[in-house]
Amino acid sequence: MSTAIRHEKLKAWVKEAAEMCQPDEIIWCDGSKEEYDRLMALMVKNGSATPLKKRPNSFLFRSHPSDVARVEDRTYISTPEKIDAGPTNNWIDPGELKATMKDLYKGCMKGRTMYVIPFSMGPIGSPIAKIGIEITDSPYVVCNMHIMTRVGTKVIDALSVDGEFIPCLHSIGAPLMPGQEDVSWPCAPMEKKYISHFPDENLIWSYGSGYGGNALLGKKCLALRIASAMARREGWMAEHMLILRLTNPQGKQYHIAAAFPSACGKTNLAMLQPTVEGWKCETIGDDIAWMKIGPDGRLYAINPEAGFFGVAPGTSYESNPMAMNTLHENIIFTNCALTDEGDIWWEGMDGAPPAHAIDWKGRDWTPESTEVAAHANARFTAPARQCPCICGDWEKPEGVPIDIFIFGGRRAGVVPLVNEAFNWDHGVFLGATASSETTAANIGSVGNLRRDPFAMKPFCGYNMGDYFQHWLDMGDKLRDKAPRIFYVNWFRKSSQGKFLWPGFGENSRVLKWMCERIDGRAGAVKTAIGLLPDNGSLDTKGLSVPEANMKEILNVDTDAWKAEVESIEKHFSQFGDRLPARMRQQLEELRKRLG
Ligand code: O2Y
Ligand code: MN
Repeated sequence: MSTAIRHEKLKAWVKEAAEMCQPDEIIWCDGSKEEYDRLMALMVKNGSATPLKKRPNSFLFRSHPSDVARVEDRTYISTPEKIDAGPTNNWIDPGELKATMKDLYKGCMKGRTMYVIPFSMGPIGSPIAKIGIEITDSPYVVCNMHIMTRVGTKVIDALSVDGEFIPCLHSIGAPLMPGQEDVSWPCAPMEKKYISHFPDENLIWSYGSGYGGNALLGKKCLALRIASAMARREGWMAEHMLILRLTNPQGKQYHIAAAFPSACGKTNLAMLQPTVEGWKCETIGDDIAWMKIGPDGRLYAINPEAGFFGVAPGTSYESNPMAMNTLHENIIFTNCALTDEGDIWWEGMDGAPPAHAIDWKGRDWTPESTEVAAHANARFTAPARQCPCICGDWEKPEGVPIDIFIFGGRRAGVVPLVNEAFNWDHGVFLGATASSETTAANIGSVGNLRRDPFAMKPFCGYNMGDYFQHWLDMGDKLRDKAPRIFYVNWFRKSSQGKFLWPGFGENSRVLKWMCERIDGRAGAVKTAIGLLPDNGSLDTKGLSVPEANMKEILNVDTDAWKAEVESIEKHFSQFGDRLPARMRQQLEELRKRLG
């Protein structure tokens, strides 16, 4: 890095980390293409990266089989008081956790290089952006951070001599002793992995994993867990939400932010190709939204990231053509299969499977193999600017004004296709009670109901009850400028177990109804659970869903909802006196409406 570091606090923190971790050398990253190419060449040479003949400047990595996903069990919110982490987070006392981790960090980078990565979450200079500095001993992390964030000298310049930054310390936890041969994916065993957050100090310490959200610390650790705590203190919002722009045939724009738990098709919705004539959708972000109230009193959102860390299996030209067309070049693939032609492959890709491939564990694979070729959590890391439907304003420093919030989940029954909240408090109640059935690709055994409030259960950096209150407080500030709130369920099934709704591009019909609701042009019928499309207001022209299925998908079964009330009561009870009275009141009102 050519810029001299004049930030004393930053220099002192890096010096302290280096004394503890004892790397062989320290490199300050400049974010340049030369740096990316040099590190990739190094990883190709040492055998951890495979260049892909079919995709320019693209590489395949295979992780250690024990290091394949975010580890919620090893993720901690370390506040001085346990109650402030709340019932949905793992907690260890900060003094105890730091002592344990300092022992692990001692000498953990021996034989390795320490990289110092200055990065910005959000366009550099945006009033909503924040700066982080990640220290890591993984060149794979550096290259991923190049794609997922804005890295480099400009960030150091923006920091100047005393700017605020979030220190993010990461080590794979695998020192190399003299003469010891390296492995292609070094990491520590599960019981030594720690993904720790100290929200009161804006501090992140991660040890032992090189994978995704555990190691690319700008994403879930900074942009959600630490940022959510900062947002509460500072009066803004850090949410697990995609952001998209819809434009109607008359050219009117609507901005939507939507929260779904993992494995509910968030990236697909972010890159939606509408089937309704004349409507256009553009992507602003696929995972995280940071939102602040602007000078006009409306809520403005930016995507703090610069890339997509998308799930590969299931992504196809049928499910998400825009994602597929993002992946032609400059991509990092992790835990995908490698074909004999030098391309990647995963389950659910269009066309026939290859006759032979190398699976994510590096073994021969054929369609007769009993195991999958790509890991269920195999990923692509792709620059957002390469997405064919990226919005021209996706890097607008002031963000885009949000008109609509959507919450949702995957439910085979009970929850209708779409439902509008009566008002802000009811919308917060819908977010606070959001639920999803688990699939093979996510947490828990298949089909279990998991309450995942605002899709933030794994990502809220403080007590979730206080988080509900923060949403209520934001509504009080936004008043009549608040976005309208909706709840969707694309996944309702018939009694024969078949999906009732086609999903994908057809979801644009539901989004169109929302836009027409806010314009006062679409009708709704009041039910016990919220406002549902009235007869004919949902555009089904050209849609081949039988009338009976439409009826079923919009049905509100009072008895099933009474059982839901009991389940919500149990869910709420975990928050004790941190549950806002206004949430309890919403539950009582729902109970009354159900009769
Ligand atoms: O397993 C990981 O480390 C990635 S998890 C992830 C990645 C991108 C977007 N969202 C998620 C998530 O779990 O919500
Ligand atoms: Mn996510």
